[in-house]
Amino acid sequence: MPVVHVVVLAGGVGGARFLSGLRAAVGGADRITAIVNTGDDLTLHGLRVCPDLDTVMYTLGGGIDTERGWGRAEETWTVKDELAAYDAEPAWFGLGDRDLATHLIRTRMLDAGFALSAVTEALCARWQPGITLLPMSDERVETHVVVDTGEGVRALHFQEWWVRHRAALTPREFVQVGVADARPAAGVLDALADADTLLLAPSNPVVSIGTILGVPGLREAVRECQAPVVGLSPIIAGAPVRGMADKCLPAVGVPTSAEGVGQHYGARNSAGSRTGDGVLDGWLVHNGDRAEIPGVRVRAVPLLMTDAGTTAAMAAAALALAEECRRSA
Ligand code: FO1
Repeated sequence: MPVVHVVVLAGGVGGARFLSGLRAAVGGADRITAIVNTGDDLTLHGLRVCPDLDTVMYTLGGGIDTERGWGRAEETWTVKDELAAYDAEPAWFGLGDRDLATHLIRTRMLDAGFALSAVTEALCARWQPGITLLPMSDERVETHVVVDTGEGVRALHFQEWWVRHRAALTPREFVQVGVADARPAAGVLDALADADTLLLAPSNPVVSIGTILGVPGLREAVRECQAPVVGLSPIIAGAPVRGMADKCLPAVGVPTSAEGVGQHYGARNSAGSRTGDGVLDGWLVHNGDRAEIPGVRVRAVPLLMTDAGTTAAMAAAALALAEECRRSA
């Protein structure tokens, strides 16, 4: 089997779990490149925090707190408590003591003029995730959520909506601030052009996969790549396994179903695709779910990432569906 280069569009916790299963499912010589959402990023106490990049890096590097799914294992919160003692806002987003070192290094390197892709590579030199981690863009793109707080319509940073308000405020719209001036990060277009297989991880279709595909030039690069494109549904039996995809999908008019999300991503090659900018050749849904997407091969397999074995099995199923798509291309 020739060395295979699998490229994955991924968000945070779900994407990180999927990538660890994919790493187990591919051969030792095969390469994986993850193109990771940076719309969740924020600047806090003067530090640049990249939750999805860090979650993937810590998960694959063995430093993640598996219970929370984000942040470091064996974490302590002394600095957070000291900041609270000073009434330093915002207090609703916790930065652990170990995690802070990552943000200090990142901020120092960004301030010195390094691109986020170079910073990520430097941080990964320590963590050795076993895959290549690329931010979707080296420019700042921040997801803001337009909500009606009761005292009027406001835009909140995604993290304030998600962490402070637990997504309880109904989103009217998601806005990616800065996306118009953003470009795919260094290495992203090369990875897409070099990919043998392209996967859309079971991440949030709106604020993770949607944000990545919204970077100018990225959707087109996915549509033009030679590799088969296979997505995995983050919705099982009408609900997200974790996270808040069900809170996001209505804001973009998409039903919270495996079929709804698959149709939203759209067929890459199909006269039937309404918008003509679809990206999928194949779509994996969970056993028992179904999806009719003209021009897209749909297969039902277990999609619950309950442990390393089931996650590796679903990654292998995605690769197998990609082979089916490749043969029939
Ligand atoms: N999530 C929370 O619910 N509360 C937090 O205080 C929090 C802090 C935090 C710090 C660093 C980091 O990388 C992630 C953090 N998260 C926290 C999770 C974060 O909101 C999510 O990982 C993603 O942004 C959503 O996918």
